[in-house]
Amino acid sequence: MRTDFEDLLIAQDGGVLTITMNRPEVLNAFNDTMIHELGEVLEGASEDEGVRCVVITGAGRAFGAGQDLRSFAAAHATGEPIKVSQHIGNYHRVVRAIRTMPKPVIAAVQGVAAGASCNLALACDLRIAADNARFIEAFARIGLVPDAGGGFFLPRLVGMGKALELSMLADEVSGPEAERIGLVNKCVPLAEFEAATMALARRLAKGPTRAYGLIKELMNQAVQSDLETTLRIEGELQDIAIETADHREGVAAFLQKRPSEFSGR
Ligand code: LHQ
Repeated sequence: MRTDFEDLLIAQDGGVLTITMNRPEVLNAFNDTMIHELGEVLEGASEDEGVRCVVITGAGRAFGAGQDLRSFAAAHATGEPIKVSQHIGNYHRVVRAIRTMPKPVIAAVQGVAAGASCNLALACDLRIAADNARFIEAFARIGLVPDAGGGFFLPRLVGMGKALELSMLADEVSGPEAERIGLVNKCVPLAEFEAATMALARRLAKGPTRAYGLIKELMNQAVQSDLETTLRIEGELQDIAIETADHREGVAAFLQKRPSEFSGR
C-alpha cells in the first residue's frame, strides 16, 4: 500500500493504520488531492490483511473544516459550469470505502469538525472526541444541504429532530454535548485523547476482525431493512462467522478459562 501522500500522513503500528489529514494551515479542509488520496488509502486498507483497524484524524488544531472553500471558489470563478454532484462523488467514494471496509474505522476528533469533515466522522464506525471538539453541520451557513452522507448518518445517530436542528441552525456541538446526544461514542480530556484513541484502536486490532466486518455488514443492512430481511441476513452472516478461526479460538479460550488470542481470520 502506498504511504507517500501529499496531503495525508500514514502510520502503521501493529494492526492499526492511522490516517492523518494534513493541511493544518486550513484546518485540514479538503482539496481535490486530499479527498482523492483518502479514497485511495482507505480502499488499500480494506484489502490489506495486515490492517485490522483504521483511525482517521487531523493534524494540528482541527479534525477538518470540510470542503476547501477557497479552492472551490477558485474553480467557480473560472466560469466553467461546476457539476457539484460529480465533485461530491469524491466524498461518496470515501464514505463507501469506510462503510464497506471489513474492519473497524475510528474517527478521532479534536478541535473543529465542520461540513464534509463532520460527516466523514459520522460515516466511521466509532467516534472518539477530545473535550475541545466542535462539531458543526456548517452547510446551511453557506446555503447548502449536508453532503458526504450526512443526510443518512446524522438522523440515524441522533434522531430526526436533533438532526434537523443541527443541520438548520448549524450551531457548534461541543465534545461533551456530542457524547450526551450520541453523536460520538466517547469524549475524553484533550490530554488523554491520543492515548485513549490508540488504546481503543489497539483493542479493536486484536479483536475478531472477520466478525467485526460481518457485524458492520449486519448493521448496515439492518438500518435499511425490515425485521424479516434482517433475520435472514443475520443467519447468513452467522453461517460465515461460525466457520472462522476466531470463533473457534473464542470458544476454546472460554472453555480453557484464558483470554482469547484472535488472529483476525
Ligand atoms: C479554511 C476553511 C475552509 C478554506 C477554515 N476552506 N480555508 C461544499 C461545497 C461544495 C461541494 C462539496 O461539498 C461541500 C461540503 C462542505 O464541506 S460545506 C462546508 C465547508 N466548510 C465550511 O463552511 C467551514 C468554513 N470554516 C469555518 O467556518 C471556520 O473556519 C471554522 C468554524 C471551521 C473554524 O473557525 P476558527 O477556529 O475561528 O478558525 P479560522 O476560521 O480562523 O480558520 C483558520 C484558517 O483556516 C483560516 O485561514 P487564515 O489564512 O485566515 O488563517 C481559514 O480561512 C482557514 N479555513 N476553514 N473550509
